[in-house]
Amino acid sequence: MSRLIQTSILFVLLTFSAHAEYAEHAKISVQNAWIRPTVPLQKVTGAFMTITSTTAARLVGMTSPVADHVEIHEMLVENDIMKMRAVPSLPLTADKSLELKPGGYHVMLFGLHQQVKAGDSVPLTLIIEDSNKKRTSVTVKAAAKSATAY
Ligand SMILES: [Cu+2]
Repeated sequence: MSRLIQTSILFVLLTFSAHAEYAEHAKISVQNAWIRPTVPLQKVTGAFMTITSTTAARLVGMTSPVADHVEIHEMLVENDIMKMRAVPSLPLTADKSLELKPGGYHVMLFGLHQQVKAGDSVPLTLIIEDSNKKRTSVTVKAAAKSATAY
């Protein structure tokens, strides 16, 4: 085998392994995670954030130690009335930010175990599924503050 062919094969192998490594590890970054403070006995609240993944992936769920369950919601207009509804997952396009914000996609926490007070830091765990159906989780701290203060 000539030296040139050997070098080419080595290069292809290296490229392939580097690509496989990249595909397996979607890097997720979350910015500006915040949650609406609640009044005593309020059991539901909303949370918002901007999510960016280095590879195509899906946000397939969330959990939080302060709530019984967490849903991802979308807003839609039905008979001229603005409604919201749970979605099973949201797509993350590679290197394109997904913004969860008031009036758009958002996170809802149900069955709150405690009051969320302004200044609290609430853990939220995002469950991300990559294109190979491999799941990873990312935990962020959502700062409790009102939308008007944002
Ligand atoms: Cu909602």
